[in-house]
Amino acid sequence: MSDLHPAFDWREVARLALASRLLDELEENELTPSGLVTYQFSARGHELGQLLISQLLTRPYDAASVYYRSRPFMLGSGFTLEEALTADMARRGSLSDGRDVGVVFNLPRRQRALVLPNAADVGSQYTPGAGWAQAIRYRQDVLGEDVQASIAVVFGGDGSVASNGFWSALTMAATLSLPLLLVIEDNDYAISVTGDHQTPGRNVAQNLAAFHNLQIWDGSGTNPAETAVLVETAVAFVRQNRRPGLLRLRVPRLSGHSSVDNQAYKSAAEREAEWARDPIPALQGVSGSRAAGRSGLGRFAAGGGNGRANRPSHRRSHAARRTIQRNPLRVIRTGLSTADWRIGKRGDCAAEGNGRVPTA
Ligand SMILES: Cc1ncc(C[n+]2csc(CCOP(=O)(O)OP(=O)(O)O)c2C)c(N)n1
Ligand SMILES: [Mg+2]
Repeated sequence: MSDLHPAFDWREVARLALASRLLDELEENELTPSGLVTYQFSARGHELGQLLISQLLTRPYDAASVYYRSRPFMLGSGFTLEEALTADMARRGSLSDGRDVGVVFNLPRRQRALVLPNAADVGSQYTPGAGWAQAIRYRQDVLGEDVQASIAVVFGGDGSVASNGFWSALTMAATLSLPLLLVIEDNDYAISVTGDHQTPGRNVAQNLAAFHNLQIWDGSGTNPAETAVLVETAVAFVRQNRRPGLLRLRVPRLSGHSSVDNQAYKSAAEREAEWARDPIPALQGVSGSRAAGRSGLGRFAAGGGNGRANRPSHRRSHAARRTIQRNPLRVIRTGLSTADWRIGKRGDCAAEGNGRVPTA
């Protein structure tokens, strides 16, 4: 791949996509079946666009409002692997100190976007994001401050566009001309309900084409070259023009909606087609590219690793499982340092029959 977009640090994108996938893998195969994580949400398939956007949110008032499938974006915004695991395992030291589901996020600013506290109700993330964008406009227009072209970004799924929060935020943003980017990660499912039931014609970007004062982009969320251009164009447009936009990224949801969903409602052919759009192999290609090689990512392409951490739980020894349960962070770090890309094999998820039944 020679067409890597220069606006992004691709080495970091590849590394954090792999980290996110290893986290999902570990939770699905080990921590949830053993009861150490009670409610797991996988971001498998959604990683690429989120990570790219996270890298562009570097202005002083840039902020994001996220949802439960936003962990790759969180990792790109400075959320650590330790925090991800302590949050998921309901331990002290996580941002909610163990009081919330691990993927209900917030994050004080760490060089990149500040992440507003989110909640678990679908659609509730939109109006806080619009409110932040309105506050930026107030500082800019009323207080006369230099806001350095800061913006707000809200992430949501295709099902969430049927919520009142989405339409309220859209109306605020377009009538008040707010620097707000709405990013819709369209995986064509809201739990088991297909997109045609959430959105007439299945495509909210198409339906909003006539919406006044809203710029729209629509395309792949899994093809590194295409997604990078979409993301860079959308963020730059909202920054420069100080008005709203909507970016629809098409992604596959490769795991069940949550750890108790075995996706029995998807046909084998459909799941096969979804796996064909997995962004992880594409990022492995990035890691082997000339540009990435220059930045030292060449070793990521080498594969390697003993693959032990990624074996389905029932094939591991009791001792190996104990080790993983005692120190899951080490398993992720080992996967990262050996650049073990042999992950994400279908059928590995506990709820999808890897041999172990979730205990919670
Ligand atoms: C207000 C509200 N209604 C219903 C739910 C149950 N629920 C949780 S996630 C979800 C589907 C959301 O789908 P989508 O927005 O497409 O996001 P995805 O999970 O596909 O990324 C639903 C209906 C909820 N959490 N909150
Ligand atoms: Mg969806």
